[in-house]
Amino acid sequence: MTGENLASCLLVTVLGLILVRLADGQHMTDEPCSVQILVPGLKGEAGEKGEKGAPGRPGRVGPPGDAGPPGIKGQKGVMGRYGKMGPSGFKGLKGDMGDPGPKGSNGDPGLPCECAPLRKMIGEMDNHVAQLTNELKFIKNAVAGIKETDSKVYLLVKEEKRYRDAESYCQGRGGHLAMPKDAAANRAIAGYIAEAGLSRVYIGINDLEREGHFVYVELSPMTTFSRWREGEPNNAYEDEDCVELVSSGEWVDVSCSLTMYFVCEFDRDRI
Ligand SMILES: [Ca+2]
Ligand SMILES: [Ca+2]
Repeated sequence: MTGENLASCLLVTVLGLILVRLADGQHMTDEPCSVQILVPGLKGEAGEKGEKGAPGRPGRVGPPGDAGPPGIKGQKGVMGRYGKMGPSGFKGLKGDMGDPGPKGSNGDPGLPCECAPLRKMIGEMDNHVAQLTNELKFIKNAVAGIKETDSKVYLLVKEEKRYRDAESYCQGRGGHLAMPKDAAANRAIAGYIAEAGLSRVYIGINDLEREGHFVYVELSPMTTFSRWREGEPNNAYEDEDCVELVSSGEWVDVSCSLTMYFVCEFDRDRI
């Protein structure tokens, strides 16, 4: 068969097939073609059911499912090992004082001695010390504050005493409480206490013997000189028989039981 025949044969075959389709399955032969055309027959009856086939391949992995309900909490585990020691802390506050300890045992007995003479000697030494202490205080006062005029030496004593004790103090050193008998002496004493920053001191004038009759503490009568503050002496509460001198130089009668600083006077020629 040549190529042309084959081509024409194929063409005829195809046309034949189309015709068969149109003629609903009739056989058709063609002379010049040796190719047998098989036309499918009518549909047979349904066969018997076959045996069960082998299982198919596993399907694709499905999407992840929802989270299930929470499970029951497990039991507490065993305690772990101790950690390393930390750094040392700040120093704490001082604690309270402890209870006193037990009383100690008695000491050995001392040697017997004749103590009475020693005690007496010690007592006498104490008296000397007290006397020397007083003298020393007096000297200190004298050195620290002494005022001189032509005829008198005045000493301001900065120890608060009642009138009679003050006069005793001055007498014990050979003098008296200061007795201003003229304006110059009064000015000197007033200036002295003003310099010391004081406002009042006892001076040696009183009416202890006879009310309203003032005398000097040495019992000499008052001269014509006086510097009573206006309204004084008034013997207030009928209890003012001693006299203070204030820094302005004026005199005021006051109670003798008051305690205050005072001024002693000494004669120059007797020192
Ligand atoms: Ca009086
Ligand atoms: Ca008075």
